[in-house]
Amino acid sequence: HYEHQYLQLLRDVWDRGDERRDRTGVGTRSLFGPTMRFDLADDAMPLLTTKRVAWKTAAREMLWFLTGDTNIRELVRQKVHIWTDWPLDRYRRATGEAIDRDAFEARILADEAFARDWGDLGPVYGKQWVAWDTYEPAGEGLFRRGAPINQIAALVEAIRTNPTSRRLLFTGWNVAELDGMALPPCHMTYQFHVSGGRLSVMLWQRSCDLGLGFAFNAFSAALLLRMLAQQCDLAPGELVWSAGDAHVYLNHQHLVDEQLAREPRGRPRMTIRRRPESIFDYRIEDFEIVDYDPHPAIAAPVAV
Ligand code: DHF
Ligand code: TMP
Repeated sequence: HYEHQYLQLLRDVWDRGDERRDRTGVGTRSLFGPTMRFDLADDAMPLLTTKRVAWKTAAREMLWFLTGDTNIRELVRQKVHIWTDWPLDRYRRATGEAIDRDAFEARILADEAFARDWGDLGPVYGKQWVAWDTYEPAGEGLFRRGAPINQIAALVEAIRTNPTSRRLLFTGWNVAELDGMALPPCHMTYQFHVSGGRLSVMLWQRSCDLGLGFAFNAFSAALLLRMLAQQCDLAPGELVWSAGDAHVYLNHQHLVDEQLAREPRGRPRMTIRRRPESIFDYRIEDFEIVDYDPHPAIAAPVAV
């Protein structure tokens, strides 16, 4: 079963990983440089079955990236809460106010100016993917803004017109803008490859929370691949996932124990119900997952 690779990595990191302090103060065990491969032929999706994964939440996040939005307001409106903790943390530190998460989200929804001031994550994924800023010299050492670059539109065009290219990639790692981001991109670079009519993707993730982030990152990368393949009239190939620092947080022991005690079951598949006009026109209702019968969800705290 495709999921055994993941379970094996979870076990390796927990048993043999270097135990260390990390930025969040929670502590992790960590190994460097693992790779996994998932075959996406026949509509297969790399959805974990040893716990229920909120795949619609991951899909909504991916669609939000593709709009270029970086404010959590739209996510919260769609009841997606996975990015709330970072703006909330910033707000609490800046104001000293002991506001809880629900109250913070309610205010983000109710108050547009508040959302503008406190709901933005900075120039993260969406901004870099579809509107990477450019500058051109304007004389006397000055620069003016050039036209922003839509890496995703350029990628679709490149896959269609130059499928043997070795430059089919996009990245969120805009070095000059890292300082302004709530978190520098974790799933940072995606490279594509066309062979035998199949489109494959390699995701380079610099940092991976195996207990929480991984399930989302693997699903989302496969989802994006499926959308791109559909737009370019190609069949889905492989997802090659590779990480720099792959870690398990020390407060996720219960999750590791529980997931390793469970057997993967079934092969979930995804169908896309229609063919939208462009890569930017997909809607959540377009995605259908079948044969997904996972073990129950496992709650685990997220390290901020
Ligand atoms: N920080 C850390 N420490 N780990 C992460 O995985 C992470 N991911 C981020 C931002 N910062 C991060 C963005 N993606 C969850 C999933 C993905 C995600 C952030 C959070 C999460 O909490 N998942 C839970 C609940 C899902 C739900 O809301 O239904 C899970 O059990 O999968
Ligand atoms: P870092 O910036 O110090 O590496 O912390 C980011 C944490 O978030 C780290 O545990 C990796 C995790 N993460 C994922 O695993 N996947 C994601 O998509 C995101 C945004 C974060």
